Amino acid sequence: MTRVLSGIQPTGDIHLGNYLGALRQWALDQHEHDSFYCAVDLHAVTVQQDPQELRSKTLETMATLVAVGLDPEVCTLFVQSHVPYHTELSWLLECTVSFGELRRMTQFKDKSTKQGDAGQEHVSAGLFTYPALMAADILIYDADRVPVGDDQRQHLELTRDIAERFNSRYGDTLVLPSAAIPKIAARVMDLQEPTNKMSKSTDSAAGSVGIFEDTSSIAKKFKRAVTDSDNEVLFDFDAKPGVSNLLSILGAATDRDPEILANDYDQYGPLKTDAADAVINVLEPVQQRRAELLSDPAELGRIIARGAEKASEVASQTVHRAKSAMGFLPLK
Ligand code: ATP
Ligand code: LTN
Repeated sequence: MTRVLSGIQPTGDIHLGNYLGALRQWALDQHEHDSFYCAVDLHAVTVQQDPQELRSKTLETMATLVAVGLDPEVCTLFVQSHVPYHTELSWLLECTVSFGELRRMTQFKDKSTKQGDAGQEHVSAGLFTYPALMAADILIYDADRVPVGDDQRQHLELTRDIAERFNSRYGDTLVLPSAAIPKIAARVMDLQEPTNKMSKSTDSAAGSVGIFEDTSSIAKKFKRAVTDSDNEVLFDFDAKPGVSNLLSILGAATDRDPEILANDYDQYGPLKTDAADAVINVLEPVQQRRAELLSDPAELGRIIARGAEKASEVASQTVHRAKSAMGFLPLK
């Protein structure tokens, strides 16, 4: 059976891009594949986090995974730092990947330049080596398939390169994974700045739609979404980023092709209203489920503990295999 793994950072508020680009795919995948999904808290601390906030966001993220429809009886849901083998494998992979490869990662370049003029000089070393930890997250579960949004494509390619290099140096040890990127809404854009991706770590409150936002606020954000002045509805991200973003959100939320949907509209107003309604329709049941879960912390605690146990069983075996292939002396 195909093995699946993916992760989400327990930072900021989970937005529509995360949902349409990743989480929804995870919920579909769980029934067909042996699936592992985690809150990647070790990745979150590559930028400074408030400890109290990290704890509560991690718990909320786990509740969200269940709320989007991931069934802890069907797949393994866990918190990354509960499985210490990830960091152990990560070191082995840091010694496999090159400095040049890490330096070329666009996420590192974007996030380090966002920190101002001092840029790369002051960002954490962890932000730089992050892709090795991400590779460890994937390779430690022998994952064949990794459902992610388009922004993670480059990290997935690097993960394959790392696995290939490891295998050619030390013998066939690690499984080569592939990215599974959705056809529609793989890159949901900011509603106010439709040439930037919707992101947890930007300050664009009006451009980002939180999946737990109240429905009137969601409707308002769609109404104010930036389009352009000529009122022609066309699916073309280069010429019409704002309108194309709305079409692709509507398409993803209603399972329809955005290019065909474009023919149904000759004005922006109705497109905005329909996109908002479709999104609210998809999110309402998710919002209800999460509220129920957060009111039962004991149940959530049990789900998290069971996930850590199941994930550790698989992860420990891969680390032993990798260490033995590299020539580490076994402890008798
Ligand atoms: P940040 O922008 O702060 O790095 P993020 O919003 O990208 O955070 P992550 O936790 O890093 O959130 O991503 C979780 C998943 O959501 C990943 O698979 C990622 O590819 C996907 N994703 C994130 N943003 C978008 C987006 N705008 N459109 C589609 N998928 C997205
Ligand atoms: N790098 C990803 C989060 C992430 C991940 C993973 C995704 C960490 N480990 C393993 C898939 C598989 C991000 O920033 N979205």
